[in-house]
Parts: sequence; C-alpha cells; structure tokens
Amino acid sequence: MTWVYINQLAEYEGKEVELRGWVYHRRSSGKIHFLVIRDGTGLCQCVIFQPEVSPEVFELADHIPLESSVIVRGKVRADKRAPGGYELGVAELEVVHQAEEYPIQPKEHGVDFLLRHRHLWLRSPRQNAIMRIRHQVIKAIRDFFDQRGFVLLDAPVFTPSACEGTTTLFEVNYFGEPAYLTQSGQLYMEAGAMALGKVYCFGPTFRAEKSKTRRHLTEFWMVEPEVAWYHLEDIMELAEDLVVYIVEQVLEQRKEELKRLERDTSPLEEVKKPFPRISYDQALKILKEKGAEIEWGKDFGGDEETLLSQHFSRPVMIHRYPAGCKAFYMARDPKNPRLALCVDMLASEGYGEIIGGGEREWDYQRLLERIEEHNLPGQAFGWYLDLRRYGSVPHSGFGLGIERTVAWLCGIHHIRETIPFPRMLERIYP
Ligand code: NSS
Repeated sequence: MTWVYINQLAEYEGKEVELRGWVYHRRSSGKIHFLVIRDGTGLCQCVIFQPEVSPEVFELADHIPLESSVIVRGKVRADKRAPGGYELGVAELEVVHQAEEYPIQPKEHGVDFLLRHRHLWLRSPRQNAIMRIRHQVIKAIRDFFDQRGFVLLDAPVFTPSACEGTTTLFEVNYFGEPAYLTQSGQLYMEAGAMALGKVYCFGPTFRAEKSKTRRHLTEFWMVEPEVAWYHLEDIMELAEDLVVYIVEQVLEQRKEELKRLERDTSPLEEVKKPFPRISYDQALKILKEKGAEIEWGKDFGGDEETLLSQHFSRPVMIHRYPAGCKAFYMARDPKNPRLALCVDMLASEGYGEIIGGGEREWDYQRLLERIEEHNLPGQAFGWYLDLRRYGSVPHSGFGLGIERTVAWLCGIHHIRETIPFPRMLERIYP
C-alpha cells in the first residue's frame, strides 16, 4: 500500500493508502471512533467503524494516548466537514509507539511552560504554520538574490572583533585567546564584494542583548547583501525590492498557514513599491507631532519605531541618521558630515525595524579615524583597512533580520515564536 502524506490526499480519493503520523485528537461516539492524525503536512480524520476493523483495533482506538505514533491504512474519502476535505475509512491501525501522558493539553498554557516544552510545542498546528512561513521567507530571500546574480558567501562565526558595538559581544575562549561570536557578517561581505561584486551571507548572528523585549533574541538569523559600487539610493532600492518579493511569495505560497494564524492579510497586500522614504529629521518631526520626547542625535528605540511604523501603511525607509548614534563603518553624508549615509527599514503595522544598512566608509584615513574614535582595537581591523588600501570603491549593503520579518508577516507580537529554538536572556533550554 502506498505511503502518502496528508497534504497529498486529494490525489488519492477512492484509493487505499497508508498514513504515518501521530494521534492529534481522539473522540468517540459508541460505534465509531475518530482519530485525527497529524503527519507534519496536515491533519486527517481517520474513521474507525466497529464492523470494519477487528475488535482489538476498535478497542485500541478508544484508548490510544495523544501523540502516540501510528500507521493507519484505509480508503480516502472526500468529506467537506473533515479538516483538509478528506478522511480515511480505516481498515488497519498499527501503534508504533504508545506515548506517555502528553504534557501539552488543549488548554491555555503559560508561555514559560510552552517555551520549556519548545521541542514538543513545535508539533502544534500554529507553530507548524509559523515554521512553514519562516521557510518560505528564507526560500524567497535565496531565490531573490540568486536570480539577481549574487553569490552566497558564508561569513565566519568566530571573529576577532566587534561589528555592531562592544556592549553586546559574546566572548569565547579561542585556544586561550579571546574571540567573539559574530554580530554580523558585514565586514566579511565587504571583502567578498571586492572579490565577487555582489555577495550575500545568511547565517546565525549573536548579540548579548541584556534587556527583555519582544524584538530581541540573543541568537538570530540575518541575511546580508553587499554590493561594490552601490550608493545609498541603490541599496535602498534593493531592500525595497527584496521586501516586496518576500511578501508576495508568502501571500502566494502560504495562504493556508496565514489563515490558520488568523492573519488579516489586507495590510500585507498594500506592501508595494514605492515605500515612503524619509530622513531622520523628518522622522523626528513626526515623532514630536505624536508627542514623543526625543532629542536630535539619539537613535530610535522600540517605542519610537512602533509610532513611526504605525504612521505609514507601507514599510518606511528612514535614512541619514546622526552619525554619532550609528556604527563606526558608516560613510558620512558629504552634504552634512554630521549625518551617516545609512538606512533603517521599519515594517508596517507597528512592527518596527527589520532592516539596517547603508553606504560604507571607503576612505582609508577616515575609516582609521572612526576605528580610533570608537576605541576599537586597531590590530583586529588590519585586514578590514586593507580593503581601503587595494582598489577601494564605494559600496553598500544591509542586514535583514529573519525573525522580525517572520513576526511581521505572521502578525505575532513576540519574536520568540518565529525561530525553532529561541535563545533569549536567561533562556537556553531546550
Ligand atoms: O544591527 S543592525 O541594524 N545592522 C547590522 O548588523 C549591519 N551590520 C547589517 C549590514 O549592513 N550588513 O541589524 C540588522 C537587522 C535589524 O534590522 C533587525 O532586523 C535584526 O538585524 N536584529 C535583530 N533581530 C533579532 N534580535 C536581535 N537582537 C537583533 N538585532 C538586530
């Protein structure tokens, strides 16, 4: 008998098939038992009818614990009331492993309990939908860059220096010498762009974020394109195209999952080019009109991001922040050297920043000064300065955070559910 997945059942109507999965739900009405089986691709109601199976199988079906693993064989029937539109008339039921009492019950559990059981929580239909959307986001990103001739270039995870400030470094003992888990692959992508033109990396990045917020993980995944010869305007356009493509793909390919999450997709349908582009100064004006107290020179925090993000119906790109609140590698605006040629993209609906990037300082002397101003250890940046000694060119790039993007698309408040096994302050289990 053919083993099929539940999401293929439509192709097998009227045929005998085998399903392999786990008992998701069980109910009984005397002569009939209903077992809802999940196999990772969907749910299927399996109907066990007294005269059609042996008395042993009938008895078993009445007591089998939730999440026991089973193999069922039977005929596929169309049934409008069944989840997925098909059900299985069971002829045989085989219990592969009888589960112990399952800790996650169909009641409200606290989030701490669920996070401690993340390895089991992942089995729920809601988490399944989020993980499939995450998969689609990553696939869209890979396809987007591959179609545009970018080369995937992997950045190292052990690094000798900071990229995004020294306060969030995770230090590790590297054969007796201090090393750090990467905060960003950017500096290596700059080397890559000089070698290959258009590159991107995609990998985990680490930041010792000591505050508990709904937007911060200590381990998160980032995609980072870097392009030689690109200026700020070029990289803003690339970021805009990428986000439009990701949203389009998720809306097209993950309808069912978005529905399962009860995501109102109408705001996502609005995500079309062009995105509003405003300067930091203009953003500050909007914030002040909304009553926020923030002085010129400060980076925006979560509250400001939420306000700005709610102000527009599309993602908004904010450019030219005061250089003093941004990283050492940013190029200055020739028209006003107090400003950095940088851009942050805030997702719509209050979700806040999903992208940070901009144009890089490509002059040797100025970069050296910045490294000193930021009190960074010069010797760790020798190789990076070399890029400004041998055929330096203007270049730009950005980083898009996968988890924040997934949280926005799924319409979920906290990013902890957007990664299979979240790492946060005080949480490293399971
Ligand atoms: O710090 S960023 O704004 N920028 C960079 O790391 C640059 N070096 C990227 C580049 O130009 N190649 O981070 C980029 C994005 C940010 O917009 C968020 O979406 C995400 O990375 N991000 C995070 N996501 C989850 N948790 C934390 N802690 C976090 N920090 C940044």
